[in-house]
Amino acid sequence: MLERIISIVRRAGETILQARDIESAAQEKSSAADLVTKYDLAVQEFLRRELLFLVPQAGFLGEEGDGCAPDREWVFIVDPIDGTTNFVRGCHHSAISVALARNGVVEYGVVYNPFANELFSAERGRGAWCNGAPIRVSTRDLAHAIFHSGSTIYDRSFTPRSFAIMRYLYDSALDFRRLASAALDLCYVACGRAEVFFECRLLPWDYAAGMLIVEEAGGHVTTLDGQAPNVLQTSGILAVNDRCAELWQVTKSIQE
Ligand code: 2AM
Ligand code: CA
Repeated sequence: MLERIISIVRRAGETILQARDIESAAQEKSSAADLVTKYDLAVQEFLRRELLFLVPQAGFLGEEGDGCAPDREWVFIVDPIDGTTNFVRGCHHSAISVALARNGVVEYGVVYNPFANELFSAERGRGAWCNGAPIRVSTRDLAHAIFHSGSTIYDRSFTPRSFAIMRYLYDSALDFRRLASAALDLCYVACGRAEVFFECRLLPWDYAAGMLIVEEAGGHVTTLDGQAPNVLQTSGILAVNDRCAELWQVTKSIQE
């Protein structure tokens, strides 16, 4: 099953690599921070068709609408392009994210950045890989940690909490990055390029696949209160390596 999903996702990536004149194809959704292009729509349509051909009984939850039957036993959770603003601006850091969940538990996850030719994948209980090679979270402690975060610009009510947590981490860790694709941020924690990622509000397709990839790489993913996320719901997300596993106590205590 994982190999079949990977094959579909790699084929979908060709549409992203062949995209031209992207900025003129962009439209605002809820705000200037929330964009969609004809390529997001084309990739999602391709994935919906191919993935539902693979598992016809599954539901489909995708960022660009067309959702159906998220109450089915099996559900695909799909972001056709995570990091759309990067994509529109020609910054080659965006990914296709596909998770397949069974009864609300992610069993397979694939995150693919076609520009870097990096495909992260995981299968529950079997491990996590980048281009087929096993990956693990790093063993660095917080003092040596790179943290990634999203600034939740699409909901400014989270700004005080976001920046209070960032300030804590800035003072405690080595340095930070803000790369604008939550799915890839999670994979970077999974393969040890970063130690911590948090964002105060993410949608299921932003984090479902990356969450399994982090967990199968030996890391931990919780809400900012240290609870197990409900992968079918909007949630704050904290991903850490094992050395930073207590960090949820800090993010929980910073409520602003
Ligand atoms: P996107 O590029 O697919 O829109 C950046 O902070 C991260 O937040 C990206 O993964 C981005 O995904 C996601 N994001 C963008 N708009 C969002 C919204 N309205 N709610 C939640 N996440 C969003
Ligand atoms: Ca998207």
